[in-house]
Amino acid sequence: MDTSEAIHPDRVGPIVVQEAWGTIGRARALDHMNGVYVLRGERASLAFVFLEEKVFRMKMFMGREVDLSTTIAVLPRKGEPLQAEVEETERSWKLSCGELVLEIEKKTSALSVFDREERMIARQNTVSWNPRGAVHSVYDMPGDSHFYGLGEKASFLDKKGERYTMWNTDVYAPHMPEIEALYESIPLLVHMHGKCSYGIFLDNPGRTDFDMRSHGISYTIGCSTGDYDIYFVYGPALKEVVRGYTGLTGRIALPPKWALGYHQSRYSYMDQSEVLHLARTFREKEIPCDVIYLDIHYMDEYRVFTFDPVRFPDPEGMMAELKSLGIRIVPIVDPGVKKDPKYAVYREGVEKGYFSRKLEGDIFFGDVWPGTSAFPDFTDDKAAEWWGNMHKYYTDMGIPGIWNDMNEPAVFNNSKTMDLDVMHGNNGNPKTHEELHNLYGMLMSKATYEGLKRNMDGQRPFVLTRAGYSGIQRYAAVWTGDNRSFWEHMALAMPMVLNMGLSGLAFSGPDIGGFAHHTSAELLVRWTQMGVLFPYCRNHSSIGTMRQEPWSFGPEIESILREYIGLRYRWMPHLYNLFHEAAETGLPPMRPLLLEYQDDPNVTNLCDQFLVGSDVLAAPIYRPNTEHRAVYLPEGQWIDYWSGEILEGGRHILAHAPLSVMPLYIRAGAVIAEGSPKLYADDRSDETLTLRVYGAKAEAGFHASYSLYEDDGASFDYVSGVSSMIRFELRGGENELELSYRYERHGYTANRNLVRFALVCTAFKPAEIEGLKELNPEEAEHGQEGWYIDRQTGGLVLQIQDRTQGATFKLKG
Ligand code: MIG
Repeated sequence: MDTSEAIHPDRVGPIVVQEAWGTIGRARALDHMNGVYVLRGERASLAFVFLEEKVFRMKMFMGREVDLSTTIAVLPRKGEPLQAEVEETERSWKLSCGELVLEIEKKTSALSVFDREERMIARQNTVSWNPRGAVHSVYDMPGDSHFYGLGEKASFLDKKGERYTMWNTDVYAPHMPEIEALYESIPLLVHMHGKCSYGIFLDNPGRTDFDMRSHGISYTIGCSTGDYDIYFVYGPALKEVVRGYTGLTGRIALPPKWALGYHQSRYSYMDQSEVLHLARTFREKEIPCDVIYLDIHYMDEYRVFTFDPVRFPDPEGMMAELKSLGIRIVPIVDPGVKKDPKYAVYREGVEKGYFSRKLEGDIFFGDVWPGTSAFPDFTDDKAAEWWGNMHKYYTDMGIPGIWNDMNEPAVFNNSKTMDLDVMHGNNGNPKTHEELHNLYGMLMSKATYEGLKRNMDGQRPFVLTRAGYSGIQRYAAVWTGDNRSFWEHMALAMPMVLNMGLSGLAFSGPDIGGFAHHTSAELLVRWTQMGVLFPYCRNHSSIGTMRQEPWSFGPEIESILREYIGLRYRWMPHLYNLFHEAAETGLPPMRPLLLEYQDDPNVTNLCDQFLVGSDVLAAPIYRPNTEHRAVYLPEGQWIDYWSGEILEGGRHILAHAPLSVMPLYIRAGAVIAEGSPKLYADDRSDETLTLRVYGAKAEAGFHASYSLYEDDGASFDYVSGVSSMIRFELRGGENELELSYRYERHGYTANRNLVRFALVCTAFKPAEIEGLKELNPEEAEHGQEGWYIDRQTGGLVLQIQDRTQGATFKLKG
């Protein structure tokens, strides 16, 4: 006997039904209410809100009313939206506002965006949707198009010809171009064509996709559920797009200085004595280091907010010694909470209803390190606050930073994540995990950051995360997950982190040396040379792989690594300055050349070299047994950092780079602020400053300048004005130079007596400096005021008492 199951639809085989995609159809009317312009189409409407001169929002909706609430990615806005000028013609409506003119064709509802000179910036041909709620939009893709942004993706800088999905995914392997989704989802596409660029941010934390491959002269943007909610950010300069996008979604919180140091990690430093031995070794060997990470083995059977009593019998004692060495601990915290009725965190989470649940009320359980685990529902403020407050456990021990891993969330099951039908509380507006998936990791890091902050008595916390969504930069630095000790992955880190920088994630970096697989002496050297100039700088490796602490390959390798890590610390004032800029403007410390030289066709896809700020150009060696490489120097003059040679730009050169050398160039006329050598970044015992000027010219028209931001690098006092801004200028005249510096703001008093101005790689030799005497080496050594020729660099140094009122000097040839 058969039951009805015999004719189960799945047994019959696929029945092809043509999916009907709906479109907006004809535009029937344009309404305007309270700064919201609504285009009423035949089958759907588009709401437009003009947020800034160059930024508007566009949301598709059905029915009468549009819901203009936003996800947490978008910062709450102050002030009213801008008013547009509306003009109706027979065939279209035109909305003009700020720098933009939007034209909507009545016949098709197609949208064209123009600048005020009537040059087309972008064109959205159609927006359509299927009956299951997926949305798909089609945009023009002119022949000279290039694409950037999209957060953490593999392959080259320019994403033309690629297709990507945004769905936070734990990808242990492989990281390669065909992988469309990794840990982070930043649904921001930056499109450049000709001299024009703009960004499109699709604020939808469900699954979204961007296809610059499959549709000939168009690219498409889609989502599988949720809203088609777009923010359009006009350039035309890429820097403006980055500024605009980070204006919407926020910029990095100014990190504590120690977070900019060199960090050492491994899965795992297994016990307390290993951690202390590691810390002592850094100090004995005089290799700078600020942080040691504790991976999952520090916990008591992987229970978060615990220490294993056998491996770490005395965490307080360990912390005390580390503190005396200037080393901080950042422990890992995963979202999975072990199902164990005797474990207080689990019990409380269950009792208070803080874990993610199905609609029917059952807690969602998934398998991770601790075995069966429950996952906090960070979409509910109460649960998030509870989670944040629990970090008091760490802050009480003096732990100022937390490493969030597995927060996609990763689960060991077929879907690799939480069940899609989990119903998140979402502060009274319940939504499925399918709709909110990409927010989970960010909300965890937000809860963590805020919890740490509440318990740190005015000190700045640090959070590192693997997963995130747009806006994550406000709470956490991002590392790029489980790469491998492959040369290919070293090379891949450049375009990946460069695009992350263009996507608001200014504080990012890969595992230096590679996480999985086995590093080699040569790979570790080359990767460290590169990595010390990335925003986030951590050496991390997996269990069972070759050790990759800086001394793992003998003294010769160790000394190269010491020198490069030391360079990061010497440049710390400059680096910190760049982080301050990132916090203020969104511009990342690590930049593709494209960002500074947008009109140079040689750099549209250049991603095996990069800039630190605008003036330092690094060209790492990223292949084995290689001592030469081509380097592109953009227009202007560049100075070889190692030899001091002045090179004409606007051409390719062949650099020679034996193992101890990473090709490095400084823009002629640039200034870099250097500090005194340090073993940890927030060692404030000596804040002597050296402003190094490269390639000054004693001729009319020469002008070098630099503004240096300073504060205590540790607390939030800068928010109430405890910071300084030092302005430095060097002007050329005929056979003379005038040097001046002054405090534009003096709210922070640094621990120093002297400032030095060092002129390097310059032909100028002064005969006299008005008001300053020439020092002999001994006087210079003893910190007297005056000038001298540095014996090492051959450069001129002015050494003066730091004075609030500043000073001006005339250098005569
Ligand atoms: O893959 O905690 O990306 O950095 O060492 C296993 C163990 C889970 C993944 C992270 C990696 C970390 C590891 N974790």
